[in-house]
This record gives sequence, structure tokens and C-alpha cells, in this order.
Amino acid sequence: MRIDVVSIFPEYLAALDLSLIGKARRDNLLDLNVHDLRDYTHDRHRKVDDTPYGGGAGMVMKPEPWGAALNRIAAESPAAGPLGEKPILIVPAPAGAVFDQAMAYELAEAQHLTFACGRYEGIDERVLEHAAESFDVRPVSIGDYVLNGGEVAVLAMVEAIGRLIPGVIGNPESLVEESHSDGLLEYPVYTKPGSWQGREVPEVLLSGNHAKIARFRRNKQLERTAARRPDLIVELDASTLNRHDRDT
Ligand code: 6GU
Repeated sequence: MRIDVVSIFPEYLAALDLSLIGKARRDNLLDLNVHDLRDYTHDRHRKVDDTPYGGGAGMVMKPEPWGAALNRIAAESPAAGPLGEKPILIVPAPAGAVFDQAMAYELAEAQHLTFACGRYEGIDERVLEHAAESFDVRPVSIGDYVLNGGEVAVLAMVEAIGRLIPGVIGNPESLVEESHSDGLLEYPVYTKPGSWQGREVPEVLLSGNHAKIARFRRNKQLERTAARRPDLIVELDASTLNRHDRDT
């Protein structure tokens, strides 16, 4: 997969050199390119913002540098096709559709993702209209709170998407039983020692009875989800619950 990120703080994205995502880049599973928006300015002050038409607080990102950066990325996109196929442009913003595991799975299938990190009060709206000629434009939020810019949201989204690319995670089985993969939160986990600070590992986990262990874990998932995320229980598809779950 190719990923391009445009930001006025490219250093924020340095964390994507680390850990699993950094290894995926070195293994050529992920071709990640970070661009400094100021490289697409032409004035001495490398100005990227200006005051808002209509008045109001704060500054708005100017359209020209964004147009130049996105035109360049669209022209180089491996996903742009002769039949009008468009690469995806994700615009992180609190006003976007909320990012979740289903969206991460969908985006992990893409050949090319571009992230446009806004700062200040946002990017001139005409940039997104113009970009829609060459990209499938998607405003996306990572939750109902406000960040100062898109960079931290991009770190979260690239990590969530990148780990789903085949080959990035050594043992793909670890993707099956994690939180949100089946609409429920993950069960609690334990390791050695069996007794610590007077607290014992639940006995069933030492029993060797795999059916009993599976039932114990499933019950913990249901209990936890009901306690911490009742909204997820409401959303559960009846078909994801099994006969035994109804007895819980
Ligand atoms: Cl994606 N961007 C910004 N700036 N703030 C946010 C966000 C994104 N998601 C939640 N808050």
C-alpha cells in the first residue's frame, strides 16, 4: 500500500518509523511518504494560512499550497485508473464520519491513501471540492473531541489500517480475537506467575478444558461489553450471538 501524508508538521509523523509500522515500511509492505505543505508555497514566508472571509476567530488554510500538493500526489497515484478509478483522500476533521474498525478494514484494502492534515480553523472548502475531481474525498473524525490538527488522528488511523495489511502482523490469528473484531470487547488475559500479590489466575484457564475456557472468555467479553460499552450491545447483530450467549 502507498500512503501520502501532507502536513505543516511533518515531524509529527516520525513515530511511523517505529515498531510494527516502521518494520512494514522497511519490508516494503508500506510505501509511506510525508510531505511538508510549506514546500508547495512560493512566497518568502512560506505562508499557509490567512484570515477567514466573513470574519470570525482564527485562521484558515489557504487553497493554493493544498491544490499544488494534492495535484502532485494525484498525478503520481498508482490507484488512478483509465476507467475513472480514484485514490482515496482522507481529511481528518472533528466534523467527519467516525473512524472505526470496519472503516480500518475497508481502507486496508486500498492501493493508495492520502491524508490531508488541516490545522487552525480548517482548510478552505474549495480545496476539497477541487480534490474531488481526482480523489474519493472522505472527511473522517477519530472521536467526539477536538484536536489541534489532523496529525495525531493520522498516527492513530495509519496504525489501525497498517496492522491489517497482510504480512504486517506476524501472527494474523491475533487479529481474530481482539476487541471490536466480533463487535465485543476483548476478554481479560493473564500470564505467569499463577499467583501474584495474593491474586490468582482464574482456575478454569489452568484446567486444559478448551470448551470451558472458550465459554469463560466469551462470558467475560459479554460482561465487559455490557459494563463498559452498552452501546455496542445494542448494535450487536443477533447472528453474532450464539445459543449459549443468551444464557449469560
Ligand atoms: Cl480526525 N482531527 C481533528 N483536528 N480533531 C479531531 C479529529 C480529527 N477527530 C476528533 N477530533
